[in-house]
Amino acid sequence: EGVGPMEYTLIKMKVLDPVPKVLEPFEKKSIFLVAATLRPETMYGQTNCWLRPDMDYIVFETNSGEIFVCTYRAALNMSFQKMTADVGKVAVLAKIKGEQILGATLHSPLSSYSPIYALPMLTIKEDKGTGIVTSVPSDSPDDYAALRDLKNKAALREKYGIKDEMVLPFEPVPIVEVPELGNLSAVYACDRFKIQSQNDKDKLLEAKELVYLKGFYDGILLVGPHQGKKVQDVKKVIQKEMIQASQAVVYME
Ligand code: A2H
Repeated sequence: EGVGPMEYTLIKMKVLDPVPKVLEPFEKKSIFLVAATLRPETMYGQTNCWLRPDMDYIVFETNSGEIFVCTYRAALNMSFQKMTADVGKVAVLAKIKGEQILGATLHSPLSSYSPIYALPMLTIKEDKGTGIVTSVPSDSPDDYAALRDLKNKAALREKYGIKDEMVLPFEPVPIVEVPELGNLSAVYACDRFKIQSQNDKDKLLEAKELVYLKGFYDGILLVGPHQGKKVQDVKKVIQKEMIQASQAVVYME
């Protein structure tokens, strides 16, 4: 981790019908689960969104009248970034547990799949980002390992009330070509390091070291209007386009 603040892109994933019971009171407004990512140009490859079932999240309104769901900690950061009515203040509309919005139906910008679903990931950290993570299993070993766990383990899906159709049809999408690693670099790395599950911490660390640097510095985007360009050259451009289209906002912490 660096010493200065880190810039993330906040991806706005719109909650669609059927709206989870705990979010029904806010239905008249647009409701978004918001995920912090360092890789906005990978949003073409989203297959789902991750929440931690036992984690606390809050519901609050932004100064543009939208309803956001994320951790209180992230909401407070957003308030200091002038995203709420009062700087440094968050009016909490509801406190919820991740498990109460698991299985939520979502539309996420740039994804080739719509809708996508909110699924459980047990390794999400409380003190990073928004506590909500967008899943790109083609390019993130953590995401691929967690999606594969859900696909392979019917008991895990059952435990969290996740229906088969929220998981089984979703496959990693080739979106970035990485020299030597191919166009599904996270899948390649998880195979190479023989990763068994999302809890395989040490091996996942090795896989991430291999994939992230190479993916960012040597990767070529394969999809969308900027296809054929280097990932490092389009990251900012795509972030800007998403912000202009109200699909994303900058978030610092
Ligand atoms: B990234 P850093 Cl394709 N707990 O987004 C665990 N992981 C979290 C998190 C949390 N609370 N909040 C965000 N993240 C993930 C996409 C992606 C990401 C790709 C490739 C690399 C990558 C799709 N998931 O991150 O510790 C999010 O995953 C490389 C590190 O602040 C976020 O960006 O460096 C990244 O970790 C932020 O991690």
